[in-house]
Amino acid sequence: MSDTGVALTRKDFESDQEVRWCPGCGDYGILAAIQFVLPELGVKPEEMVFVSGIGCAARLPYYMNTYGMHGIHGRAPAIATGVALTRPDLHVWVIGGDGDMLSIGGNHLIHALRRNVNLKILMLNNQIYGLTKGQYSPTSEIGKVTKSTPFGSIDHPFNPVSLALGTEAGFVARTHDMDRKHMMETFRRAHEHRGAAFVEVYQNCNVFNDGAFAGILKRDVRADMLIELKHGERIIFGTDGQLGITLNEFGEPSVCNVADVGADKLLVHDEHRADPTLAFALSRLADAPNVPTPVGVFRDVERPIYEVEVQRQLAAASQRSGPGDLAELLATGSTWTVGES
Ligand SMILES: Cc1ncc(C[n+]2csc(CCOP(=O)(O)OP(=O)(O)O)c2C)c(N)n1
Ligand code: SF4
Repeated sequence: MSDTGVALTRKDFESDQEVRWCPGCGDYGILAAIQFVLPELGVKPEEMVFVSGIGCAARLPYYMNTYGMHGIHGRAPAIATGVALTRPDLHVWVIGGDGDMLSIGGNHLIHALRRNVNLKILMLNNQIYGLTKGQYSPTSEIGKVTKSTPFGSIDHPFNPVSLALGTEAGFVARTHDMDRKHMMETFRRAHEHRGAAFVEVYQNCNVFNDGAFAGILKRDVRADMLIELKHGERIIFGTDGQLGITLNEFGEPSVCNVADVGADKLLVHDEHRADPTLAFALSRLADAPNVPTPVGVFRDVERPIYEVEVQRQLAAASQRSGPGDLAELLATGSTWTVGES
């Protein structure tokens, strides 16, 4: 709702900049999902900040009629942490690609999640460097032939959801650019979560890595290849609901035929489990290409929020020692004057 009481629409979140991604790029659909969902969330453009690093995905703040910062490569979570700490009244979203966030920016990403800074971090994963014209990225599969891996990549790729769960992030989800409704619902859930929220978005780079997710996202295979996680529900999928997830004898999630095990043996998804172990095990189901892959919210638990803890500590320190004076602090102790010789 605007100040005049008129409901906001997608248009209110669109900037006057011409959108410059390649025709057919998955980034268009992701931008649209963000611009469609924000009016539904009841936030105003002036209450939002989009922070990015460098890359095709990182151009997104240009296209938003909100505050925004296009920072340096990989540093968006660090810049966004500063914004979130100093302006906790704003909604801070971070946008980046898999290269930006997992290669040069990997360190910043994991610490923002570990600390639980109140950021909504969308990682647009196209398994390639798009902007710099098609070098392999930390999510490219083994054997990937690119300009920088002419004999095929020998690096083991990150599973971004597993990585985020490994930091014990409070909110971890996955969605994809072929389903606007699912993206909007996932972004809405991330926004509603208090604390760091990590969302991996499978995104097609139709120029340098076309069809990277076709094995699970093409319309004719989606029912059998996408596992939609829904809190409190048995994990069931397949064209006729014939497939499901059960825990095997080692307590590991595995794909089964419902007819073989019986519906009551299927795993019930619990995104609020305090221990991330089972969510991590579920995230491993996507560890090979062309295998059934979970999407949706893997984990949604409350943790102490970094900004709140910082403010609490500052208040306690001021109460004990009085209000601080930065100039006085800098002039305290061993100081010296650099004079002319
Ligand atoms: C310090 C630094 N190193 C390298 C680069 C070159 N560079 C720009 S974007 C990019 C990777 C982009 O890939 P990704 O983050 O996956 O985003 P995409 O373009 O695919 O959306 C690289 C390596 C840079 N801009 N700055
Ligand atoms: S290079 Fe790929 S990711 Fe970048 S705009 Fe073009 S299609 Fe999109």
